[in-house]
Amino acid sequence: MSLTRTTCPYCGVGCGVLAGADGTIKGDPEHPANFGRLCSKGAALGETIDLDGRLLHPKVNGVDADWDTALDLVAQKFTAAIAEHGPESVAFYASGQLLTEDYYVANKLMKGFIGAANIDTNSRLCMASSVAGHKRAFGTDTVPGTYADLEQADLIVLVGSNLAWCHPVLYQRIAAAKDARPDMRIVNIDPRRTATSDLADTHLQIAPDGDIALFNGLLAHMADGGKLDAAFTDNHVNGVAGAIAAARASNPADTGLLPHELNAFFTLWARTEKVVTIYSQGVNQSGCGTDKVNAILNCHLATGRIGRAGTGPFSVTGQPNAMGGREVGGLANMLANHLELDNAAHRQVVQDFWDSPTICTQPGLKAVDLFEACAKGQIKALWVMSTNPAVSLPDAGRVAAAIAKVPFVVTSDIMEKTDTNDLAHVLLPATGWGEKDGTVTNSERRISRQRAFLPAPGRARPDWEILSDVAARMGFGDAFAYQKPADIFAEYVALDGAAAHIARDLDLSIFADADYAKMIPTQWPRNDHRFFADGTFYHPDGKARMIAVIAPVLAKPRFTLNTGRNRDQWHTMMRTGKSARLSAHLAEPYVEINPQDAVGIGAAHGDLIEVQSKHGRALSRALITPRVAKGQLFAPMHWTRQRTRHGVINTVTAPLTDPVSDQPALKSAAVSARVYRAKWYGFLACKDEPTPQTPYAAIARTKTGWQVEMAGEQDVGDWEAQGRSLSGQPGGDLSVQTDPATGSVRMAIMNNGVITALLFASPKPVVVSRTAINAMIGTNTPAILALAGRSPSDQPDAGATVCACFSVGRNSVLAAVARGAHSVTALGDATCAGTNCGSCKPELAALLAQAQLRLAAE
Ligand SMILES: Nc1nc2c(c(=O)[nH]1)N[C@H]1C(S)=C(S)[C@@H](COP(=O)(O)OP(=O)(O)OC[C@H]3O[C@@H](n4cnc5c(=O)[nH]c(N)nc54)[C@H](O)[C@@H]3O)O[C@H]1N2
Ligand SMILES: Nc1nc2c(c(=O)[nH]1)N[C@H]1C(S)=C(S)[C@@H](COP(=O)(O)OP(=O)(O)OC[C@H]3O[C@@H](n4cnc5c(=O)[nH]c(N)nc54)[C@H](O)[C@@H]3O)O[C@H]1N2
Ligand code: SF4
Ligand SMILES: [Mo]
Repeated sequence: MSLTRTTCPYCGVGCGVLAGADGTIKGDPEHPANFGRLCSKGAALGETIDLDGRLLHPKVNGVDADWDTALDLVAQKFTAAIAEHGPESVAFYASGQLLTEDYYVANKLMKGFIGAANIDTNSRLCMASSVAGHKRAFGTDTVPGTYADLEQADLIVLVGSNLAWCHPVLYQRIAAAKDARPDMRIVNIDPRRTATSDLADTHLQIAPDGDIALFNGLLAHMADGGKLDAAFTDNHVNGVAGAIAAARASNPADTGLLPHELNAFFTLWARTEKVVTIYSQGVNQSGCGTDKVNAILNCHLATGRIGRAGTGPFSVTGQPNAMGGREVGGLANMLANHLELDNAAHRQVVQDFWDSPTICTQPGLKAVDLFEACAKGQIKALWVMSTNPAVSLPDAGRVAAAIAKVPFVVTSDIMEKTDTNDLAHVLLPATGWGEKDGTVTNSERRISRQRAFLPAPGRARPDWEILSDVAARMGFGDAFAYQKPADIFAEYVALDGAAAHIARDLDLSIFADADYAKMIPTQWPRNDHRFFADGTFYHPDGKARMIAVIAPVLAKPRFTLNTGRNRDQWHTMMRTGKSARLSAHLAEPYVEINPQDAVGIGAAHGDLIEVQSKHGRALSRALITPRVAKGQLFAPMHWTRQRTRHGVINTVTAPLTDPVSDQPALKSAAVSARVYRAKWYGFLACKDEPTPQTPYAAIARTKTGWQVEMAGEQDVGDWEAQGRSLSGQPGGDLSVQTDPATGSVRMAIMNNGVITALLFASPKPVVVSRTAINAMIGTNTPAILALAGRSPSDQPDAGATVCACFSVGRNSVLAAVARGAHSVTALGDATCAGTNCGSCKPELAALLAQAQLRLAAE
């Protein structure tokens, strides 16, 4: 089987993948991002490329339509809205998961031909604060770092980054470097203990948004101790005195850290020459995100720890093409190719090159404001591409209602049922990963090809082509006459050439003669180029700027809701949710709560917690853990209305934004929390996809079908009818066991001796092995054994999945420990766990430690 060289469609590490039409997936040993490694999500790509749930035909008002009908309608509605209400009355909301070619075309159509800048993207929720911070400091949005720097650093500081779960292959590269050089130090700064903290020498459990106080404290400490690099700042940096004065005015106690913790960190940073500070959403997604970025950059600039190998700030990008989106100018306040929207000369270059009738002159609406404008009726036509704002924006209930108010909504997606598609008039089927061609840029500015290795399914078409066809129907055919992605890439590179006289960091000349078909992963401006090596930056005077940043006064709500990601899911789960293997790690929405807070609100293990704010409420399972500090909650962002009832955590988060970048503060909502007083709890395993309407429900894929966690506030009178309706099995033989003493009900539905559904319900959270129950669906296990909740004796219950790659459960790990596996490596030898992607190694280490404690106590 011949394999195609392509790039992973998930995170910004941008790993090379060798993929085959039969579902074969391997890490590409030649790709400089991963050298053959993959994480659990990448390794499971083969399981998510089936056509199950795909959008395969255009749909107009819920009915299949042909492309001409759908595209004519889109063009006509956008044209009419522009004619009647002006170009500002239409908007695109795009995504860092579009390919560069798609993104370039969307941006060109909106900014150069429609003539407004109402195109913003989910990168606003992701990278906007980093972009703004870079621009303030460097005069340009440059990420100077490379992955090799991480391996060369003597100190890596991870701020607001759960690298172990979110950039697993980078985490593994760092872990390997630390193995080779045990003197390397790693400090993790996060209000929550995460899998990443487990690798770190020190975890600083900072107060939410305490980061400015911390980095200001560091700067003041170094200024006081004579640790700054005056030779560097004198020649290359402005604003030094102001930034130091502001830093001295900060109170390090606002970090919530103890004096000895602060001192140890300050001393370590100050004495280590080669420091890399990696930061991500704990920094960006904040009401003071841009200031946080500059507080970090200040420390690097003040010490000259930038522009040299093994040093520098490193904002890691989240999505596969978050960086490419920034390059093509996908945000509402950027133009194209790192040119400035508010600079008339830049606009002229772009307009001349595009030969366009108009060009936007003012920034457009940014994500949160864009949907607010929808709510106010100002947007008459909206096109959402490759993103799911009804789930991923803060105050998602209001956003969904706002989208529903827009007179004409188009979505382009690969999946049919999404929370946003449910609100659209026209659905356009896009080709997905494996079916389309183009380029993506990863966190270290490396442009790699995504290549098709599968045919386009149904009527699906690539995003760039859909956009170009609409542009043509709006009368702009000449400027959008692309035949293939290579044409667009060539134009994008040529625009860079046309703007070569404008000093910028972006320089694509290395791609000028590239053979698109054979293109190998290449960094711009050149492989191994070191930005700022000669101390030249991009402000007009060639200097960098330190920014005086002031630590915010922090409110102390009863609970601060922090949100983020799980190891094995990707955002709104449209693809990862298809994999039973990936869903087995954590199969329902949960909220981490500190044990003392759990006692405070009376929550016990297995209870459901209702998190509430003035915006809305969400239900999820209590995960009682000291990993979160008192007064804080943490919930993953992944669950949608398609998979849960009341499990969308963004219905609770607030649409508060950073004043400089307009990025929403998704990590610090003020909320209250209480135990959800359910009358009953249930667990259902079944063959066919269920659509539960119970007050709480969370469905997930299993190897044998589906599972549902449920709860309700009303007594269920007729459990038999309820069980049949929940599992969609009106026929079949029913076996029911009730226990009047506990009020619990157990039920099996069998068809011709084969189990098709198993339901367990009880007034208390249901305690049965989910893995064992799921495994019995589709088997002819006798009902009596199935209802006992035990797996047949020849199949020991593996327990909740720890290693997603090899489906190794917790019980299997513990059994291996009991049999004498006393290291993560030995566990790997015994069970294979952790030997593929390694993402579960922190969990294996934690399980090992627990089990050893228990064995020692026995
Ligand atoms: N498995 C998986 N990987 C992914 C994704 C995914 O959905 N799933 N998504 C990708 C995308 S688009 C992105 S943007 C990245 C995100 O990657 P990360 O930014 O690493 O992930 P998050 O979990 O959003 O947040 C990181 C950490 O910030 C911490 N934090 C919260 N508040 C603060 C604070 O005030 N200060 C500090 N210092 N830390 C704080 C949180 O506790 C959390 O552990 O992941 C990418 N990779
Ligand atoms: N509370 C909270 N909310 C958050 C965050 C957080 O940390 N906390 N993080 C924020 C961040 S950083 C991000 S990046 C966003 C992500 O949030 P979203 O972008 O809304 O999430 P996705 O699930 O990645 O949505 C991608 C959509 O594109 C579709 N798709 C996949 N491939 C293609 C394709 O090739 N073409 C087209 N047209 N469609 C495709 C998928 O089916 C899916 O519907 O969430 C943000 N929201
Ligand atoms: S680390 Fe994992 S998700 Fe990220 S690009 Fe690599 S394989 Fe894909
Ligand atoms: Mo992101």
